[in-house]
Formats: sequence, C-alpha cells, structure tokens
Amino acid sequence: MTEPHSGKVSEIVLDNPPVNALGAALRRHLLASIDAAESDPAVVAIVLRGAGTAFCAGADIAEFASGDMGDPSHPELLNRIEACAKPVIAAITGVCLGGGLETALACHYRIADPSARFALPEVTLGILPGAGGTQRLPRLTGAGEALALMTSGPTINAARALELGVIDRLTDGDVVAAARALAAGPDCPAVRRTGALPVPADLADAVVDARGRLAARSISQAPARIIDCVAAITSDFETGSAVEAMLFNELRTTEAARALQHAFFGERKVSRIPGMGREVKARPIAKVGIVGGGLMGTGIAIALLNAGLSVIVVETRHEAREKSWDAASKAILRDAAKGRIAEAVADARIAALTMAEGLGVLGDVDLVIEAVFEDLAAKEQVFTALDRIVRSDTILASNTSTLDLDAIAAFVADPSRVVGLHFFSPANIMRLLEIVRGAATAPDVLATAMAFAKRVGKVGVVSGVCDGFIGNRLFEEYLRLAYFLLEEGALPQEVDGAMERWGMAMGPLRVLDLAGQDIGWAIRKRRAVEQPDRPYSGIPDRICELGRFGQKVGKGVYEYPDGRTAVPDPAIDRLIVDYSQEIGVERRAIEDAEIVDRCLLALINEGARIVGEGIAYRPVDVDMIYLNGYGFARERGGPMFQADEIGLATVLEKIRALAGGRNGWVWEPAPLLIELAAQGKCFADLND
Ligand code: HSC
Repeated sequence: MTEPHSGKVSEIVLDNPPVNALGAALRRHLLASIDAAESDPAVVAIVLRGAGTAFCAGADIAEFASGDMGDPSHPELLNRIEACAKPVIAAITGVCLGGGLETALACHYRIADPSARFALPEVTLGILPGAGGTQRLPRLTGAGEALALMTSGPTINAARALELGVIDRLTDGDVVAAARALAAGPDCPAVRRTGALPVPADLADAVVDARGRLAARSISQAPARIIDCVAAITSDFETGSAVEAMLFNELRTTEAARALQHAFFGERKVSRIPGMGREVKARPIAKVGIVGGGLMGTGIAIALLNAGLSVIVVETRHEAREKSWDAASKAILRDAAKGRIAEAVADARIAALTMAEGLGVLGDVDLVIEAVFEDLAAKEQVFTALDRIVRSDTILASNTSTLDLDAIAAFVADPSRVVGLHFFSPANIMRLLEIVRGAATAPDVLATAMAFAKRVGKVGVVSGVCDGFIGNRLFEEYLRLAYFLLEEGALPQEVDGAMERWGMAMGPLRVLDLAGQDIGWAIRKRRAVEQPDRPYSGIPDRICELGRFGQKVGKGVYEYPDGRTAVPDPAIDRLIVDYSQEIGVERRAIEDAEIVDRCLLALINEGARIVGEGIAYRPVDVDMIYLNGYGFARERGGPMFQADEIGLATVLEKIRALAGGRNGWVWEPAPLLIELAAQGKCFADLND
C-alpha cells in the first residue's frame, strides 16, 4: 500500500477499493507509514493520496454498527498526521468525503484537481464529523460556512473549496506530480496545524444563527449536536475534540443513525438481484420512446433528458403534445435559469427531445416506456402495435401501477422483453422506480432496467407481479386502517397530524386528497367485487359521493381554499361523527401513539406478507420503496426496519391483540412474521 520513498518525498497511498474507506487496516497502515516517514532522515515531506480515482469516501460506515473503531481510532490517527514534524500534503482527486475530508484537513496543505468533490455528509447518516472535522473546518472557513457544510452535508466542487479555504491550491494538471514537486522543492509549505489555528472570529454569531435555523421537528439530533461541537471550539483543540468524541458516541447508537445507515446500505443492496450473476449484461440504452405525453409521460421524459438520454414522446392528441413539449422544455430552461445547468446543456437536452404523433417513429429505439391510461384494452393496442414496429432487441416497458404485467406481456410475441417501470409522480422528482419483473421477463432485461434506474438517478427496486405491486399493496392496508380510525373516534387532522409528527411527509388522508379521492373510490369499487370479505369503511365513499375528489377540485377530506393548503372542514367532521353513530360505534379519543402504532403495524404486516410471498426479494426492498416513494421518514428507516426496532415478538403480540378487537379480520398475522418471531429472528436477518 505504500510506495517506497522516492527521493526525499514519501508518498503514502490510501488504498482500499472501491472508495478507499478508512477501515481499521487502512488506519493502521497510515499510522505506521507516517511514523516511518517521520523517522526516516532522508524524507523531507510527505504526500498523501488516494489509489484510483478517489481520495477517500470517509470512515467505513459498516464499522459504526460494531462500535469497533479503535487501533488506532480516527481521531488518534488524524492527530498523529497533524502532529507530524514533516510537512504532509494531501493530493486530492475525486471524492473527499467525511473522514476523508477530515484526513485532508489534518494535513498541513491541500492541493486538488478539478475532479475533486468535498463534503462532510455525516449528518445524512445521523452522526457528526467525529475525527476532528467540527473543530478543524471552522478554523479554515469560518464557523458560518463550516456549519452550513456540516449541518446539511452538501457536496462542493474544487473551485468552491478553494474559495472557502478548504483547500490551498487547485491545479489543472496531475495533482500528485504537483504535490510531489511542491514537497521536494524550495517552496515546500511549512508545517501548519489546522487544529492550532485561532478560534474563528464569527463563532458566537454563527452558532446563534445556526441554532435559530434548526428545524423544529427534527427526528435526528445530529444537526443540533454538530452546532454544540462548533460552540465548544476554544483555543485549546483538545477540549473541543473531547466534546466532539462524546457527542459522536451519543449519536452513533440512536435510532435515527441506525435508520439512516440502513437506508444508505439498503439503497445499494436493492440493486443486487438474487441469483443473477455478473455474466448477465445490461443492454445499452441511449434512445427511448415514451408512449403517452400526459403528466406522467412528460415527467418521465424530463427525467430521461436530464440523464442525457435521447427521447421521443408519442402523443396522438395535438394539444397534449404541445403541452408536453412546453412543460418539458420549460422545466429544463428553469434549471438553466437557476444556474443548475449551463445554457448549452439545456439547449442540448431540449434538442434531444422529439415529439411525434404516431408509434411509427419508434423503429430504432432501445427502450419504449408506455405511459397511457390504466386500461388493459388501451395497453393491448399499444403493445401489439409496438411489437410490429420496434427492433427485436428493444425492451418494452409499461408504467402500469395497477394492471397485471403478465397480461400486458402476453400482447407481444416475445414476453421476455417486457418489464414494468413504475415511476412515481412527478417522475422527474420522485426517486423511486418500482421495477416489475413479469413471469417471463428475461434476466438481461431486468439487469437493463436496474442499470437504467441508476442512470436516471432513481432507486430501482424490483417487485414481482401482484395487484398494486409492493408500494401500493402496502398503502392500501395503511389507508384501510386510517379510515377505520376515523370510524372509531379520530378526525382526519388527528390521523394525519399523528403520522406527520411521527415523521411521514404527509398523512394518509392528505395523500389520497392529493392523488385524487376518485382514484381510491374506483379501486374500492373493484375490491368490493373481488374481495367482498375485506370491506372498507364507508366514510371515503360518502366523501366521494359529495364530489369531493380531493385537492384538484378544492375539496376532499379537507378543504383547499388556496388550492394547496389542507384546512379541516367541520362538514367532514360531522359526516364522520354521524357515520360512527349510524353504524353504532361509540366514538372515543384516540391518542397519537395508538394511531401511529396501528398504521405502522398495518404496513409491517402487509410488508411481511409480501416478502413471504416472494414479491419483494428482501425486507429492505420494502423499506427502500417506502423511503423513496411514500414519504416515510428516512430517519425512521422504513416499516420493516421499524418492526425490528420494536422486536418481532412484540409486533406479533400487538397484532394478535388487535385481531381480538373491532375489525379483527384485518389483523391476521402474516405467516412470515409468525415464523420469524418463533425463531427469535428479525427482518434484517433476511436482508443479506
Ligand atoms: C464518516 O466518515 C465519519 C467520520 O466523521 C469519522 C468518524 C469517526 C469517529 C470515531 C470516534 C471514536 N463506508 O455508492 P456506491 C461502498 S461517515 C463503507 O455504489 P458510487 C458502497 O456501500 C462516512 N462503504 O458508488 C458500495 O458497496 P457495494 C462519510 C462505502 O460511485 C461501494 O462502496 N462518507 C462507503 O455511486 C460503491 O459505492 C459518506 O457518507 C463508506 N464510507 O458513489 C460517503 N462509501 O458495492 C458515502 C461507499 O458493496 N459514500 N461505500 O454496494 C458515497 O456517498 C458514495 O458511495 C460515493 C460513491 C460518492 C463515495
């Protein structure tokens, strides 16, 4: 891992593929290398660089769970680097994140090339920069800038890092050669210890300011503790560092930290398809056809154009076509106007969009995504036509959220080329892509869909075929519960308020108002025929009978006087109370904790059923769908993570207790839950 000392400069390499994370072995190696270089009289200076294209992505996150982070610990190692009597120069390319940036800050001088990207993203993992970052960065940039970087974790480029004083020099050429030349030459920087720099002048004001901006309802305590660490900066580096170490350890074991780290690894885990070897290669995708230029089709088009793909939108209606073009180009121009992309990039993206009236133009695309309305006959028309038009290796995808993908695949001669790509609206914003594997979907088609998800910046999660797939199947049980709670005594604002205070981006009733109460109504009508033994509360139907279809018509469960803000409506409160009376239910006060418990248990039980049936590969797949498509707080990890937090034996006990109560039929425990609880296992045991 260490190159031999060449001349008078010692080059120490951070080498731990793929991203040079600072695991224990690498820390030991660095410590030994610094000791060796310092004691070698021939060495005048040290250059620290990363192997490959990255400098270092930080601590090895997998070590946090074990708590085994010593021998040497990160702070011990970095203090040793900083204390080195010979100049240590960091030569930075690629990612320089978290503990990686803290390592660079402990060096005496930092040179980067334009590929370098810097961040202290610990807050996104529910922790804080625990290797001296909270004490060193403010001394270089000022406390205000450092707090902004640490409390929300944005990534900055090399030019910005130079501007802020995070690095000392930016070079266009070979950064290692530049660092070596500097180290060996007459202008070699002197030892300058960041930890010994003066207390930043703006410290007191910046701390007050940051505390004032703290979100009132943050589940994670990390932002507040980061501010505490910065407030603890004194001229004595050790005092502040002791506070940082104490608060780091406090955060490390919190539920939010574990949940956020579950999300980090989970989003990567879901891309692994069990049983699919490396020999399965994704097909190249450069040109995509989208059938249907409505809201969904247009959102998909924007997402794809933003990822540099070439897109043809086929929309038969002239007006809709114009509207789609207009919306897509405006969204791209808005990004340019806000400085997110260069004007030339915006022009290229708009030039990559073609609108067409008929399917005939799709003869040479790599992938077609059908996004017409949810009607099997409409899908049949599209797929049978596409089958005649596209190349034999073109992948055919449906954006259906409710129809049977296998029935759609049967419309083409070769169903192995058909896959579901279920985008969530607005498709250019929402991170989730539910990838539906049909009974006949070919492995390389599935692999292509996964690679495509990554390419367009989505978290792709595979679902088997079932009504509602993973996400909406769980959501249906969650909604069923929410309406039963209304019958029993809660008001809409109480159900939504409890779930929102707990961490959901939006309560279940507000979600349905946003999606359209008429959509829920149509599904309930279908269910009344298909599943007469699984009735819903009659409350939502009563609301629909009043034509209150949600936000789009200004009234649903709530009123929307300004078109956006949900305001509780006394008429709906009366409707609910009357309904309870009509069905003979004596209303009672229902506490937040009971609302959260029941809604969550409904999600967990259905999630367990879905994993047990093999619709989801792993419990973590269910969690990643909920975090990325359904507004489940990342700091809560997802329903299956929550089940493990509660303990599966307790979850089962609670479900069984509910099964003995009103609407007990809802609470039949999932077989997998019973099995795991009996074995003393948890859902996480099934994730690897
Ligand atoms: C930290 O540094 C805390 C410090 O303050 C130290 C505190 C010490 C306190 C001690 C007190 C006594 N660790 O994303 P990709 C894996 S916290 C482990 O698919 P990309 C990743 O799981 C850390 N593994 O690639 C995946 O593995 P798989 C702060 C890590 O090119 C593979 O690498 N740093 C890892 O799309 C490839 O990753 C961060 O939060 C890590 N740090 O993105 C940065 N980083 O193939 C987190 C990656 O088996 N990382 N892996 O699935 C990232 O943001 C992205 O991974 C990159 C690469 C942008 C680096």
